Amino acid sequence: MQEMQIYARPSNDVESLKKAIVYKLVYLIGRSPEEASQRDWLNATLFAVRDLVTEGWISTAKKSRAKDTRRVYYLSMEFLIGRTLSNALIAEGIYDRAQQALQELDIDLEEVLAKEVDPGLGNGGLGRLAACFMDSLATLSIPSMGYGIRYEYGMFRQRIVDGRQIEKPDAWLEKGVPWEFIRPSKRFKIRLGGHVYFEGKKCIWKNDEEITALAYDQMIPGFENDSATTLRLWSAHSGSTFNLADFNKGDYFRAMEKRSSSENVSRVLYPDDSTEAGRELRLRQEYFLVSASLQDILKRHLRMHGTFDNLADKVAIHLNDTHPALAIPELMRILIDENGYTWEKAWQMSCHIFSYTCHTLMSEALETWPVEMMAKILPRHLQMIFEINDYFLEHVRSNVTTDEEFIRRVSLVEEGDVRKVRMGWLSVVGSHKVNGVAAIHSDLMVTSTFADFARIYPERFTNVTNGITPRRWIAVANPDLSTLFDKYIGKEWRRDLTQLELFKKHIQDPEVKKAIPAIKRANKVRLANYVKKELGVELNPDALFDVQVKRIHEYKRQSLNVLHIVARYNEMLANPEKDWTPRVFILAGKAASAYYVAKQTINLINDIANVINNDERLQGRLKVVFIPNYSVSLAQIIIPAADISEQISLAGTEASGTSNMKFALNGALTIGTLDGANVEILQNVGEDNIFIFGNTVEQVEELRRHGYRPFDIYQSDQQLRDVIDQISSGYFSPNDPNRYQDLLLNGLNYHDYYQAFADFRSYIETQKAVDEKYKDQEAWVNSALQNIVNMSFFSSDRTIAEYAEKIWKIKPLKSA
Ligand code: F58
Ligand code: PLP
Repeated sequence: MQEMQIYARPSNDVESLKKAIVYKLVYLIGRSPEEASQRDWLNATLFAVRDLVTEGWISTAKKSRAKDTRRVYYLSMEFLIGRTLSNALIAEGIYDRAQQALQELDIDLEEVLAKEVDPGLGNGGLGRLAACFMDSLATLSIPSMGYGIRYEYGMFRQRIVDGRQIEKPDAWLEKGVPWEFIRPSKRFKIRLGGHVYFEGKKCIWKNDEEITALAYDQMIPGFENDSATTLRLWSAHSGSTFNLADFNKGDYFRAMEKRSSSENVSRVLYPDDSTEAGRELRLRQEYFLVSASLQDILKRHLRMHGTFDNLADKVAIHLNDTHPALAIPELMRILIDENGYTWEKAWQMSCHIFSYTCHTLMSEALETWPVEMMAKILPRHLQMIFEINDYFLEHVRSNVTTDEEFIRRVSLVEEGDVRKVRMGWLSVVGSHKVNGVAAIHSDLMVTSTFADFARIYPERFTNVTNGITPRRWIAVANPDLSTLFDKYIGKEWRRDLTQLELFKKHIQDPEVKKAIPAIKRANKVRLANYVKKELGVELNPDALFDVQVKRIHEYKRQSLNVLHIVARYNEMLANPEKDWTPRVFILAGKAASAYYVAKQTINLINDIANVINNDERLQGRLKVVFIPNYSVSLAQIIIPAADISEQISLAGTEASGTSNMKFALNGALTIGTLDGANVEILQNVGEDNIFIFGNTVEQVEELRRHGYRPFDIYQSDQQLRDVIDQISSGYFSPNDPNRYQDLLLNGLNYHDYYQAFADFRSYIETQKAVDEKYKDQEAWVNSALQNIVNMSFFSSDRTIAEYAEKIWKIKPLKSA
């Protein structure tokens, strides 16, 4: 059939944009320009810009179907995508035009942009990485689709009341999401519970519960390539699936009640929280994502090919950590029970299809599920996992070792009082590739967490160092730096960050040397204005902005930062006449709601800020602020304003880190340990342009082996002792003097699991070197420039190109 163009593609010149926005305002939103609120203008603009992206999106899907190349499906329980409008304007190359169009309507684009909700469908690094990856998949035109959950409530909103964190629900859907498309026809039944029985050799799963998954699509536009990929998020609906028995009994309310409880499955994002581990609802969520996504993938495949025989040639499924690992037994179940494939054939296909990224090093963070719980919710999957385990252990016994201790360690089922399924082990066994997220992490992975598996499958493990998208983290977040790049090297760096190489020949240019600190200062003023408005605290933009923003976690060692701040405070008071480099310490991050130590840490930061910010003896040369409700949109304001990036986790604990990359690319100098991607940042920017301190992984392990004694360090370091005694005596919490006894005396002094005391001295000394360097502004600007121009390796485009080549075996659509 000849293709007919029966619609007019919208134009994107200023006049057309203006008309389109007003049209949407009147006919879609139902408001006249005179009575429209800022939110109405935002929504009208979103609708207008959405139209511009849509055709490229549809044609991308069409092209992908026509070429019929392999496609990757990225399964993730979290996507922390951030606001969509600014990003889409950049991707479409119409930011300035939209600004002008709105200006001619007497509307300020910046104000409108700030009205958009920032969907918090993720906890932190892992979820944000998934969002950067979607952006790169779209920009590189890789046939792909992301699958996640459309949580009704995302990450809680954090408020600080009397210095303490208060969690508030994040009802992000309340104001409407113009960017998404509901797909009423894309709905799948998710079966749960019940029992299994055999009819001859055929296994039948008789479930006793059913939920409907309904799809909502978001377009993820590629950068100026008239192409977009899809993020499909599943929402639980009771749909038309009532409990018929209850209905027939005339029990209308009971039937309705069950409807809403089945919708619970997509109600709320699980905040990274130890007490939440092992919760049944989480297991149900994970299966909900997996089942809906696999049904969708398989239906699409069948429509195109009529058979699953070539499934592994056409489909790659990536597991973002173990959270979607149930996809492995689910695919096996569908192939064997529902489509009659033999076990061996199904397993061979499955192993070709799946790949898995591990994002942690801490064995306690690896997911496990009680066998009993799984038996109740997913009886057939449990059985399938046992079968996989038998097959795998047989392979080990025949090809690797018969050592029973080894077999016990690698078994997919952990024996003990409570038998548990090890999801990390399942993911390794069921995938053809397993990767860590930074070089040091991937190395440690095969010598610690997965050492036994590296012996069984040495070729399976690899590294793909994380990356970040330069579109959001430079083009959107740092427009002035973008303009500077554009002036010297053109606009192509947005698509190809290695173009920063071209900027290298300009870094001695006096104009560039002047521009860099001027841009940084403007970004600091922008942040200072935000802080003034939100917290009422005045910040000096000429002070050194020292920033640590990330989830509050013991291993990330916000406490070490605090120890230094107090030590500095004391030293400043003791030597007020010294030429102190003015500093502003900026911290932000959420603590999991039941994570006591993390919450105490937030309280302590705020208590300290309160005392320091009101101490006039410091003459404004030291300030501390804790900015509430850290999120992607806040990161976009904070990160470009940083002079110093704090990346101070204990060596061997942070798998990679990604904020470290964002800071350095925006011209902050890192003070960091040899942990995660800091190691590779050091290699790229050079040792003169980064402040490395603290023990190495080997030294950390050595200390652990020989009995680490923090109390000895406390006793031998006078400055540390003063700081600890001061905090624990209630100096910063006079109304509640014992508030930090647990944190310090009972915690750090005697346990200090993350060895903050061991790195204290080296951290303090390195911070002095930071002060010295900042005094020499020329040297500082040179180093900032060296950071900027040497960070191109950390573009998520490079990361995704590596995944596509090494793991998924997929070529970009355009060159396919
Ligand atoms: C993070 N993991 C790593 N997990 O900690 C960080 O080093 C790395 O840069 C990043 O992944 C991306 O690779 C992480 O963010 C989570 O948020 C989990 C989500 C599910 C609950 C437990 C925490
Ligand atoms: N949370 C948010 C909102 C982020 O934007 C980022 C990264 O920029 C992270 C968490 C991850 O930070 P980090 O790598 O420091 O853990």
